[in-house]
Amino acid sequence: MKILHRIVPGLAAIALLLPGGLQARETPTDTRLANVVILATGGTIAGAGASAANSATYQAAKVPVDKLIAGVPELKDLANVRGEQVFQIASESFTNDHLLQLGKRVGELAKQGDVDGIVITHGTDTIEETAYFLNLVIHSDKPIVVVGSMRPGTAMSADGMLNLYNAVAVARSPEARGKGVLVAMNDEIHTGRDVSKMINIRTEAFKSPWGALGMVVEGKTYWFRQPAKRHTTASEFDIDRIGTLAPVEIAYGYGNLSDVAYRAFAQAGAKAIVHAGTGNGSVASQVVPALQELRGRGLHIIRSSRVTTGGFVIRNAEQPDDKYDWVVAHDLNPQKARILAAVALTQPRDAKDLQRIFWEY
Ligand code: DAS
Repeated sequence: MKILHRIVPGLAAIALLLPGGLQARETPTDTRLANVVILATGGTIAGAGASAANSATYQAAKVPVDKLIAGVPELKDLANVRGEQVFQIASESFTNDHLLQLGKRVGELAKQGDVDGIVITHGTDTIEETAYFLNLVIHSDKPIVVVGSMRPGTAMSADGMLNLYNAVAVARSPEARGKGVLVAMNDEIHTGRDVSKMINIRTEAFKSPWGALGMVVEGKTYWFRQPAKRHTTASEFDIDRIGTLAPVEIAYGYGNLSDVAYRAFAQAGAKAIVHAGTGNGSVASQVVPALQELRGRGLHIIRSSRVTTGGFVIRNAEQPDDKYDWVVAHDLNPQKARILAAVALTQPRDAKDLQRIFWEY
């Protein structure tokens, strides 16, 4: 047995000396490198801290896109990459106007014959909202991949370089076509519809309640499932036909709840209020009359759940939605429900049609 321990390493060492070494030989499927555009918006992936020990204390949105690309020279082995600086902001500061401006640029690039895939570098706080928004309104089957990082590039074990490398690997991958807008974080590939930030202090921050679509390892993508809901080319919504998003707000449900926030949002002109309810989107009894009154004035009430790891609100379970003419957000968390309602209500709709949209998207 002892001799074997000596022979095997020796054989392995010889194998490494052979041309191509132990590398698995891959017959190139397509010699032309894909053309991938990186749209930079800011966030931690463009962040900088005072020292390598600062993994959580740093300034987001500092490093320009060309430096991000220069920081990962291996990108040129994956694709022909060029960058555009769309914004340089922390993503918690995104407004509806930022979403529309980014969406229009993505839509323009996706139409270009010399663009094969698009990567968007983005703060992690609202990556899930931007990715879902683009999933709803961009009419293209080209890979569009949103990526961020949990640590700035100046920190020990920074995750941004590999996340960016992975995102370009997905964006250049023919298998990523037709899967809608994707989020590549921590070696996983998620659909922009399902993914959300579940933990705010770990590199393994992003989860999809029903599972990731795939993995990306050493520049190769591995797929295990397909998105089930309508997106991109199958969507009835189109960035080219959206001028402004509808004002939709979120009110959080909790013990001792009052109707003050709901009335204030209505007063400010909200077209819909997403109720981030406890459990199954439950509504405190003392708040129901106000919501019925607001519905009567034409404002939509959408019941979502504040349960972070995967809410699932069932119609007429906790509340008589049919009777109140309310909508349930299905499995969309409150922030995603806001995005869908803000897009859907760019034109007037009754609750029945709005509910259809929440089932389908
Ligand atoms: N402030 C956060 C943001 O820009 C930083 C980050 O995690 O990217 O979303």
